[in-house]
Amino acid sequence: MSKIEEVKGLVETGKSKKIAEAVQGALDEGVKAGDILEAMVASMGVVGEKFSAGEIFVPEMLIAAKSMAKGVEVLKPLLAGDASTSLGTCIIGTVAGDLHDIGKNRVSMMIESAGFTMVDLGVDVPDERFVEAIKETDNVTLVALSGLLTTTMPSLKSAVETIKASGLTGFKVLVGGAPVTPEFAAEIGADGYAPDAGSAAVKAKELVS
Ligand code: B1M
Repeated sequence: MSKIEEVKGLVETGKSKKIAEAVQGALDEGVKAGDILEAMVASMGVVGEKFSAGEIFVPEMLIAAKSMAKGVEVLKPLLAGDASTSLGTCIIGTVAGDLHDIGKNRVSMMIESAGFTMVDLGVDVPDERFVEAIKETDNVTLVALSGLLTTTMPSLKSAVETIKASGLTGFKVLVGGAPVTPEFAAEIGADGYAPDAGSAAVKAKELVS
């Protein structure tokens, strides 16, 4: 079995203790960091399908996510670029009621590599916490909000509304996450939408330029 197949299997079965070694093995075999990341994302897709089909349950999703996070740790130094320009600070978080952070972390890494300083508020972030963080942080040019559940789409809406109603200015608001559409983003008053991590970095730059 190739190392990349081993990595995929370890994500799908949630074997977090062995994954760092397998990811390093794939790198040693010459597989690019970005390709390993894509393979792990595809495996999370398999995990999601199994969950939808009732073949696995929340604990299995959780250990798969933990396994992927350990694998990403190995890749992180290779994926984060060293942008020499500074585009200001981006505050990022997953909105209230939502605990998904793998996609948010990936988006954060990509936006950082585009030249932003990142302040990550984590998951399940109350609307007001975004406002506090904007007030506490120098040179905020972007606020990035992630939401993965159809049930937390209203949290995206209220977060955008709370941030805009604060009267604070000088930054743009970017939203994304699997259930989010460009139409929804426009409807809730976000300044931008991106479907994935790569395009989030491109959009982030575009919004602040
Ligand atoms: Co949950 N979960 N989960 N889950 N989970 C999904 C999202 C789901 C699609 C699974 C399924 O049913 N097939 C489903 C949502 C259905 C829906 O709402 N339509 C679901 C559900 C139902 C739930 C629970 C409700 C289950 C339950 O308790 N009964 C529960 C909710 C908990 C909560 O949040 N309150 C729950 C819990 C969990 C775990 C905690 C166990 C775990 C998360 C652990 C963690 O993140 N640390 C988990 C996981 C792992 C998943 C799946 C399997 C994988 C998510 C993931 O990491 N994908 C997921 C199924 C799936 O995605 N196929 C699923 C990989 C990641 C790289 O992709 O997150 O989409 P993604 O991020 C992408 C884009 O969305 C985008 O770019 C990213 C990178 O390209 N993006 C942005 C994300 N944020 C962005 C921000 C941007 C721009 C782009 O700008 C700011």
